[in-house]
Amino acid sequence: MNKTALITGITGQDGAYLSQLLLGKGYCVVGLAPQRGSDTMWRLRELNVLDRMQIVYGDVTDMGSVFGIVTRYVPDEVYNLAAQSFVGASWDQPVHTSSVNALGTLNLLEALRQCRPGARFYQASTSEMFGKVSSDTQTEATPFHPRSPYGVAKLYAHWITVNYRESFGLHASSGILFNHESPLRGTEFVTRKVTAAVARIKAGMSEQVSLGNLEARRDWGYAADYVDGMWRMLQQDSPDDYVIATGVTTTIREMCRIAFAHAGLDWERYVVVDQALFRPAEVDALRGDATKARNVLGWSASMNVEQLIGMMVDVDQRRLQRRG
Ligand code: NDP
Ligand code: GDR
Repeated sequence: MNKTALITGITGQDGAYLSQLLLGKGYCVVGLAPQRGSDTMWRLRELNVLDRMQIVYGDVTDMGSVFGIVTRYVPDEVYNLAAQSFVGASWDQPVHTSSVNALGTLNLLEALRQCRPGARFYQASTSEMFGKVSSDTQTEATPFHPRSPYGVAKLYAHWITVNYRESFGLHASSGILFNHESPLRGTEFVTRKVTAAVARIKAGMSEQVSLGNLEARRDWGYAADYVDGMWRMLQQDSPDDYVIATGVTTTIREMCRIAFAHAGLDWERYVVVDQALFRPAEVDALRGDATKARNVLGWSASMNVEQLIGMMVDVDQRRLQRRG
């Protein structure tokens, strides 16, 4: 019998890559997706997976949706990727962000506890939980100090996942994933904002791009590698928490240089700093140590930041050319 995987947040970047991975392994994939006014299925279409899965409309904040999908599909594995995931927006919508990211996770855990305690559960935790970091490199043992309503809500979700594992014996794991990007990344995030701008500027359709803090550092990897880490966590006999990261940290400034240089352009001629894009509190620097994931899961990153950003610029340029 094929296993059934339930993915919340299936229409997002990671949902698309994870669906592709699981379908390739023979899983039946069921996705929970909110009904929106605009088309949110473009990533699933781009990877040619939409017609091979079951989409159920619903919302993780709606207990009826969550209990309904769990009891109807009886999943073997549940990947909770649903979130208001844009850190910058979490100061404008703190209650909504907390409701989706924190209580949405609790709804799922409760549904599993009551209706499907044998299922394996993955929680999409984040390096944003480390926030104001106390060490140069972060591991599973590094203390948390979140810096945004997003990070605080994700920390609740992380601890409630650990708590349901310890209280009720659920096979619940939490992946502490550092930033991961791809051509399917939303344009609100800084890498794709920049690579899409490079393509437009190169084509003569735009003259500049406005950014905020160029000094922040992030540990950027390729999203398709990171969803493989999620799957590997749920194949372990025992649930646990794992950092997934490349171990290399890069400033926004350097990422801009890489992106523009890939198209033969000098970034300093096109990037404008706009104070309005700075955040009320910043996460200055992140660098993950994925030694545990490497040793236990056999996981490693396949791409460095130059390859990743270069690939994203190439795809954004091809997309513009196709549109004519
Ligand atoms: P995206 O923002 O691309 O995807 C988020 C998904 O959640 C979308 O499909 C969105 O649907 C859905 N969603 C939002 N609100 C709800 C809701 N109330 N009920 C059900 N679904 C909802 O994020 P990513 O794919 O990049 O990330 C996946 C997860 O991993 C997120 O939880 C994110 O916080 C976390 N994460 C991401 C990292 C990264 O670098 N990408 C790093 C660490 C953690 P819609 O588009 O319709 O709103
Ligand atoms: P992040 O990603 O907040 O790390 O969260 P984002 O790409 O939004 O910001 C990274 C850094 O770039 C700085 N920055 C800008 N950011 C954006 N979005 N737009 C700009 O114009 C800009 N200028 C500078 C930011 O200040 C920040 O320092 C992502 C999300 O995917 C989360 O859901 C996930 O949990 C974390 O990664 C790990």
